[in-house]
Amino acid sequence: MMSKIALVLLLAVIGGSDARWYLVTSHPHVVLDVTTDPALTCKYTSGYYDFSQISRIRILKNDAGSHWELVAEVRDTSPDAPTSNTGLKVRGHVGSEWNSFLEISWPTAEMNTLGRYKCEVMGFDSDSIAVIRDTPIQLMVEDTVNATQVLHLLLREQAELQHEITEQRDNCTNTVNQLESAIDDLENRVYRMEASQRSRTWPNGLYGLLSPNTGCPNNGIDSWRTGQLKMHTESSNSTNLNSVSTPNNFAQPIFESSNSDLFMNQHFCVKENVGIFSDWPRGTYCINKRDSGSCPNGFSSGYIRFDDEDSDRATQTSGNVPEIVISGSDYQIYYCCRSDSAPGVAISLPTENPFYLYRYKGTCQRVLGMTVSQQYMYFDTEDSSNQDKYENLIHPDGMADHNVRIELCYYR
Ligand SMILES: [Ca+2]
Ligand SMILES: [Ca+2]
Ligand SMILES: [Ca+2]
Repeated sequence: MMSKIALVLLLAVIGGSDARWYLVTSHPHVVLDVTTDPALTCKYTSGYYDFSQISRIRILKNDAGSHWELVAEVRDTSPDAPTSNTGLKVRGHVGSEWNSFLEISWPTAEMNTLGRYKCEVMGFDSDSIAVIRDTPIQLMVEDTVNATQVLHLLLREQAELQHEITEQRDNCTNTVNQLESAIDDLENRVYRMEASQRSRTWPNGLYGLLSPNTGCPNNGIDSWRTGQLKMHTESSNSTNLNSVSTPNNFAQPIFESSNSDLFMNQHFCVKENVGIFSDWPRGTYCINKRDSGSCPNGFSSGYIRFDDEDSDRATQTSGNVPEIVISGSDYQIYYCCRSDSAPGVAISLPTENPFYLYRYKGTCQRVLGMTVSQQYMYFDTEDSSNQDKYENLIHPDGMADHNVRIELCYYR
């Protein structure tokens, strides 16, 4: 009884279902340009077998009217080589009913994807009678609701990107601000360091200074070479009047003798580096002129002629000395002098070490931060037919007439 009812139900299921082949879609609704790999597969589903042999499976499309257009097919002549008229991706197989199928797919849903599709299966039944089965129509429909959601997603993504761009721009602005601040700090440090170095550095140019007994100014920035002029003074007369002020700070030794020759020394510092900061300041003072060169900016040059001892020419220079020229039986020492600001108006020069300037036009130049004292050197030059002289007014204060006196300003 029970098995009889079951058989009736089974027959009812088979009899009530003509369609055993279906065209199945992977996506009931597609979103154009968004849904990927939408596919339609024509295949046997379940139930009673119609075909003992399948010869062809075709997928057809109906855009409008009653005309069905061939989209793809697979035949038993090439059971594993399905073809597509429209260049779609196609897979398929023709064999027994349960493993035969035909499938078309698109990389992304496009306008061409949309439409009405059906599948047509052709073959023979067990009595070798030709059978054709059409599947129900399958629609590929655009999903407008999902399109709106996707649009929202895209808009949200756009907003997030815009936010990120703004953040990055802010970060960039912060970085630029930080760099600008760092540059400002650096500029301030350079400015302070430059100001510090400027105040410690000797003025630009090449020149000489008379050396004090503490040596050449040692600031760690400028470089100096040293030398001396050992002048042979009056040695043939019974008296020699060589002298220097007391106290003084001249580099030693000042006086020397050799047999009956009497000498008086001038020790010099000769600057080796041109410098990069300031020119000599306006004022009223002299310095020594460099050898075979010109005076620094703002100075004029002149010389003092010393008539050294004629009887035994023993004057000599050693090391690096300023411009000292032999002229006949005399020596000319060259100077650079200026008088373009009153000597009482203090000038700025490095104050780390003592130094000498030559007095010019009667008063020692004032220097900021330094105490100044006047000192002199007195050379007893040749007594006989003396040729001491100045070329013009451009020379340190003193005298040049049978003996030479040079007025100096010592700063400490
Ligand atoms: Ca002489
Ligand atoms: Ca003499
Ligand atoms: Ca003399």
